[in-house]
Amino acid sequence: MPASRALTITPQHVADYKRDGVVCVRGAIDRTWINALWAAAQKVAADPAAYGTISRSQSDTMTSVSFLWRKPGVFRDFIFQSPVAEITARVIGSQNISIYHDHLFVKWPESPRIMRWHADTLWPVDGEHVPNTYIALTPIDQQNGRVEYLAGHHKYCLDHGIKYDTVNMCPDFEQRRDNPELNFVTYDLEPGDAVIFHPLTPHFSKGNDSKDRPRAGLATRWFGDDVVWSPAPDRAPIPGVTEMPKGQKPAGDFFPTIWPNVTAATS
Ligand SMILES: O=C(O)CCC(=O)C(=O)O
Repeated sequence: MPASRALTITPQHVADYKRDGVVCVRGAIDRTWINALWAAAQKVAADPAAYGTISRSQSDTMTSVSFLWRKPGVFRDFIFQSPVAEITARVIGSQNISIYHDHLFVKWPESPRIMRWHADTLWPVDGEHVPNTYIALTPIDQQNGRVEYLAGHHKYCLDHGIKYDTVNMCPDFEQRRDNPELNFVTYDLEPGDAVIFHPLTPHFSKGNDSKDRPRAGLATRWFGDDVVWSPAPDRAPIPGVTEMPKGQKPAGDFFPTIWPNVTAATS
């Protein structure tokens, strides 16, 4: 399947990500991949435990399954063979990128499931190179529950030393919709569009109000150059990873480096 779309990334994408902590890359992923992923996602929805780890947010109207990349199949092939790793690395300005987590979110028609405002800061690491590259597997729009982001908030968090966790929780920005200083951004997405966002960028999605259109997104989560291990009681464990000294760079089978692909380059 197609391996290189990384030239899609322009200096403007890089600048937008730096300024806003979120950027949309149109047509990032080829339709051949998307068709395969969406077909595989429907199999996951029918039998989630066979393919990954069922998340706490799973419900009868929302499929919410993680760590699909760890098992052989389309999701793993996508991570290792598609341009998603290189695209992510180029946008965030990292020389290397490792996968650690993925998360399939399908809101089925008429799903009332809301993903409340949160940031992806619960992982046991320090560093800024912890992006989420969220890929649309179906058309996504206002009606079927597109994700919204608070642009620029990562800078506010960095300036004030804020890292949301289970004690210092991300505010419910639904209560602050009228605040003109907050820059809410969102994107209608076509299958294959990707939104890359910073771990300190709060995000939210409402339910799917469509009667007949599922809304599917695949979140892929990555560690880049500046990431070091930093366990704490309120941070989310990564299954299978037991001990690692604080300050160490995550490495090994649970954090394979996907880009640059040294194996391909030397073979
Ligand atoms: O797909 C959604 O509605 C939620 C996405 C999300 O929270 C995430 O990617 O972290």
